[in-house]
Amino acid sequence: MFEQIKLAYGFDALEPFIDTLTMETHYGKHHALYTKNLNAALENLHGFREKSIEEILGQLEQIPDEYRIAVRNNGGGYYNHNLYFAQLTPNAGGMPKGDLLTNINDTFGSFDAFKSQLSAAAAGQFGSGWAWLVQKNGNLYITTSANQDNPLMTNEGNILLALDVWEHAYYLKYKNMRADYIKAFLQVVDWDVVGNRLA
Ligand code: MN3
Repeated sequence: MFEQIKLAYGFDALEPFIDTLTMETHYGKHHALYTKNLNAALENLHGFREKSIEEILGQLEQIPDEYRIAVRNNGGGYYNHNLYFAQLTPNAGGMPKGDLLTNINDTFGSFDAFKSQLSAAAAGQFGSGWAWLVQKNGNLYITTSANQDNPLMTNEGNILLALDVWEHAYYLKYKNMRADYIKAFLQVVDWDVVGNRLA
């Protein structure tokens, strides 16, 4: 049985950047439902239930046809949201440190340039999906996925930062202004958590 990560902060803790009702709905309804539906699909998949979620998402082609879409959508939804909620904090330091900062500067030129590129990618993701900071073979890059897909499913590396751009992540407060949500999201990222995801 997979379980949602426990939040280290209250639903209202990320105000005014991410509002309380969005957090309650996003974690309590959307993430909860992905988790429930993933567990329901795995009831039928005995060879997979004991595997880690990373292993499952990296081996979707081995899932029988009738369950593959359910595991892809709900397993992605389960895993992506664990990453998303775990990397947010009301006490954001504002800047990466150490190896993460060095890697970002080497790859993108500066932290500001990285934020601009990530924001542009996230704003440009058509429809529901995610923007990612990913590490593969020691290199960082930014990419996007539709729906609940993620880079693990295509062996594109491990995810450092997960930016949800589904409307359910921002619409109650930001309406159609996705760029404003992206700016707000970057105010509540715990860069220590992101840095700890470096391989
Ligand atoms: Mn979401």
